[in-house]
Amino acid sequence: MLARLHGRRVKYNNHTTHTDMISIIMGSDSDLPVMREAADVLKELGVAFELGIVSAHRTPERMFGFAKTAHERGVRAIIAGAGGAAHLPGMVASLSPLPVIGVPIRSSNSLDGWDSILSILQMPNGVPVATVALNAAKNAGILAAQIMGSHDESLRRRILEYKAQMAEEVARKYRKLEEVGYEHYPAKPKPS
Ligand code: C2R
Repeated sequence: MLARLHGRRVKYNNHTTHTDMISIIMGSDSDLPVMREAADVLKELGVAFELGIVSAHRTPERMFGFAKTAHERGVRAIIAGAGGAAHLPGMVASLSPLPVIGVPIRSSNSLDGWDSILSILQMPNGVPVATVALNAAKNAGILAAQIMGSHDESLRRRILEYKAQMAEEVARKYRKLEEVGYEHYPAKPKPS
C-alpha cells in the first residue's frame, strides 16, 4: 500500500510475495524530518521497511485500509508518528493485530508537544500503543528492529553489535574525560 519497500528487495505483486518488514507511517510530510530517523536506523540495522503518509483525520479511508491489511503484506510492526491531536497511532492500533509504536511529534503550533504525547500515551485498556519519547523516532526504529529480532537470530546479532558500538563510543568519552579533566573537556551546549 505504501509507495516503496526499502531494504531486502522482493517482487511483491498484490500481496502474494512479501518479506518481513516494518511500516513507518506519519500524519503529514511535516513529520518527515523527525520520522526519517526511524528509517535511517532500520537501514543501518539491515531491516526492510516501507514509509509513507497516512492520516486518521485527513485520510480516514486510507488509514482504515492500511491498518486492516498491513499484517497481510509482511508488516511485522508499525511505527506511527503524529503531532497535535495525534490519533493516528491509536486508531491504527484499534484496527491492526500488529504491535504499534507511537512517536509523539512536536509540531510547530503544538503545546510544546504535550498534546501529541498525551494523545498517544493515554490509550484506553485493550488498545496498547508503545509510546517513545517526544520526537524519538530513532528509538522507535530500534524497538521495531528488536521486535523483529526476537525471532531472527542474525538481526539479534546486529542489534547486539549496535549496542556494543554505542558502549564503545561512551567508553571513548569517559576515558577522555578522565584523561583531560572536566575543565579541558570540549564544551557541549547545555541541554534546554
Ligand atoms: P501539517 O503540517 O500537514 O499541517 O500537519 C501531523 O502528524 C502533523 O504533525 C500538522 C500535524 O498534524 C498531524 N496529523 C495528525 C493526524 N493527521 C495529521 N495528528 C492524525 O490522523 O492523527
